[in-house]
Amino acid sequence: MKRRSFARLRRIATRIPTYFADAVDNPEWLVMFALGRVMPVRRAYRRFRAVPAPIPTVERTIFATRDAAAIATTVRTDGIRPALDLPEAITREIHDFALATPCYGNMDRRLEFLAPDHGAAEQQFGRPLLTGHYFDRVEQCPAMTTVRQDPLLHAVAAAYLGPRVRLAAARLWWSFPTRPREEDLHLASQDRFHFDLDDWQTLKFFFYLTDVDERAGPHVYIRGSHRQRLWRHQLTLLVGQPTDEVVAAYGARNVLSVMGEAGYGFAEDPFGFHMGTAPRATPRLMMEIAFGVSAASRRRFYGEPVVGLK
Ligand SMILES: O=C(O)CCC(=O)C(=O)O
Repeated sequence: MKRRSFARLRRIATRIPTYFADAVDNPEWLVMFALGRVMPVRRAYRRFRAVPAPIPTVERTIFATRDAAAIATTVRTDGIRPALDLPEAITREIHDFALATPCYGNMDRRLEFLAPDHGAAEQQFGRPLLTGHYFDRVEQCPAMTTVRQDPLLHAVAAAYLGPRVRLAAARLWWSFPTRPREEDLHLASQDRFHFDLDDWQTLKFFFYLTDVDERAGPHVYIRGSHRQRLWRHQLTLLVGQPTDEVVAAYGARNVLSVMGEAGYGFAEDPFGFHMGTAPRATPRLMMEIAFGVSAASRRRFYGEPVVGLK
């Protein structure tokens, strides 16, 4: 019990520099961070801010469907809408970009390496490298720009979040099989169920750029947990909760482990419990395009935390 509490404190400590920077960047964020975890407050905020608006029609898109309203309805019910796949050419282009562009290990700009050199980079830096993020380097990838500008994604986001919708994040990162340290797992939101508290309302689109099976660190989501939440998971300082507790509370039948081939995508309300899992055998390349209703700082847009000295 004592060990669990100590681990929790250590996990919170990893995030404190980022929380502090977020509060300085945008003091309103602090209000959302304190109250946005309580569902009645969240609902009241949504009702207060709601302005009915038509869902934009989708004329052209790279996706196989144009039915934004149907996708938003499924997310509203389940919290997740699987099978929103990228065209092969776009998948290949982003994957090739990621192989040829240096990424930052464990979200730390001091640990720069090329993904194919992961093993050598671990030797060079003398530490496990669980992730490799691209941060603002995603701006150099035209295929990623195509995805984030796609009218279908914007229409789904508008249908789900309302007219104040805005693009909130564009991220690309690897997860590598390694022997991760606890603090790196925490920073990467892996192997621990959590809910995101980035904004009053958020919608994320995730895309795999490599094949993902159970050994490649699949994303896991608890269906329905975005709209029904135990009080003890609302009146808590901690967004992360132990796996056994989350599964017992929301039911094993609602645990969805998302697997698919390169190009496979899904839309998700990240207020529901979810996590990435640490890959056991194969690296995973993942892209995230997120929408919210508040302004995001440049650092947040690219998913860059403030890392302490290591
Ligand atoms: O790596 C993943 O699959 C999930 C990442 C995540 O949990 C997050 O961005 O909040």
